[in-house]
Amino acid sequence: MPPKAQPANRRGFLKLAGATALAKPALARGTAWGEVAPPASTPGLPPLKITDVRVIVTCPGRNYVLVKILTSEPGLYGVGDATLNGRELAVATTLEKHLAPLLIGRDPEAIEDTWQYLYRGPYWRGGPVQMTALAGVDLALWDIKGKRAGMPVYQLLGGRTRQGALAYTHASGNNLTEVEDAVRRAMERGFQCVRAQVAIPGLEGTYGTAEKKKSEEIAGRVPQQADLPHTELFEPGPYLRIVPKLFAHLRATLGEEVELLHDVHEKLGPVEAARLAKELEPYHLFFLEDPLRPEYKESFRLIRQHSTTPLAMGELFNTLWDCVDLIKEQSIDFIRCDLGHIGGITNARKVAALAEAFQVKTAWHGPGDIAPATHAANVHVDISIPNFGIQEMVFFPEVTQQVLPGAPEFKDGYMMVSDAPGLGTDLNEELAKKYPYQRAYLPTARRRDGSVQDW
Ligand code: EZ4
Ligand code: CO
Repeated sequence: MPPKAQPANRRGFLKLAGATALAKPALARGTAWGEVAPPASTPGLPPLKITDVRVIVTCPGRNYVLVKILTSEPGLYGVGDATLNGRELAVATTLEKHLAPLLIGRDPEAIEDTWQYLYRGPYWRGGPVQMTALAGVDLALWDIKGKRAGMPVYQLLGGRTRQGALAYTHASGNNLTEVEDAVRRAMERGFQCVRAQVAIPGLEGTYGTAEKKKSEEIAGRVPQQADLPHTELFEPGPYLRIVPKLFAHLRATLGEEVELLHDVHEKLGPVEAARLAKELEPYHLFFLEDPLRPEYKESFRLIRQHSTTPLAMGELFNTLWDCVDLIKEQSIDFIRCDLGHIGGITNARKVAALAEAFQVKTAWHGPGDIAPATHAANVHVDISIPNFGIQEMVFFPEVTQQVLPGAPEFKDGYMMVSDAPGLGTDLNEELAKKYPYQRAYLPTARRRDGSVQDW
């Protein structure tokens, strides 16, 4: 029998509060909130809820995974990119089966809280699959926040620190003059900074040079082989002999003005990387990229002891904590995480702030196998932080631009984002259906003796 109406006393109130708290998966004691209360987060606007999370896998030229988050405000949605080349379906499943149920009903404005909840909540934290899924959600939420505020994301991050993001493109070839020609074409197109890769004599398909197409057609467009991975050959000896010759040739023919970069793609051991950095010193690289495998951060000290070639690292990192040691020891000059693989803008802005404190600049990964939303996120961060270094970029093919419009634009050597509210990118869901997922893998690599080598 219900108790007779009693004068509202403190005991009665506490009981009631306790009962309400128990109804939620909430705290055992202390405050009764349990989680961030859905606030009227923007004064004058009604509270907002996530109503649907759609995961779209599409292949307009190559595979991409998109996350579309819909809200209780009619027409207000955000689009994020959750593409992990070669493991797309693992990320899509994580999003669909594990994250979407946690997101429905949440306040999309509470980005940091949602990030913490999805990162620390599952107990099993980190790794490329989960951090790519998290990036997809994070980008969609920043997109929503910007649209709701009527501001481009760079405004939410503190406003402009620069007009555009200094960009670099890729040039490659099967021999020194082919690479030289490719660099010249990039310079004619307006690039002041160019990454140069050359095939290793006697070995099939060196990283960055593998396709029999013009360099600019594959610039930033990572090869994706249908069905099963194709195997490339690598040997450190011939590689270490050809690369200094390439840069000697480029400086001799192109002069000192153009900024040159080179990607080792985590292929070398410590003393090999130190030798390469030392031998490249006379050619004044803008940076030497990813010289070592991500597991061996302490080996950067050896490279540092032997050369003043600027070093960049990070596209295989998955969290802020992967970056801490290299940054605090000042073992690198550029941190080049992939926003799409470290949980999006929320984590990247912390990486950038940490780097700022140690005189390290940013050089976010910008290849063709992350969608325009991540490229836009890169540039929103680039133009709103003080310690931006350089931005890797790619020209998306027409078909990709139709399905995923709004990629940042290249202008006179710089990347520009639009002033549209949010990230400025979108997804054409109807058109995406015309390009269903196709199984594809990144290439793998082996040594001449048949043993496994990092690609
Ligand atoms: O090989 O994104 O600097 N860019 C790169 C890329 C990576 C691909 C891997 O999926 O190293 O081309
Ligand atoms: Co790279």
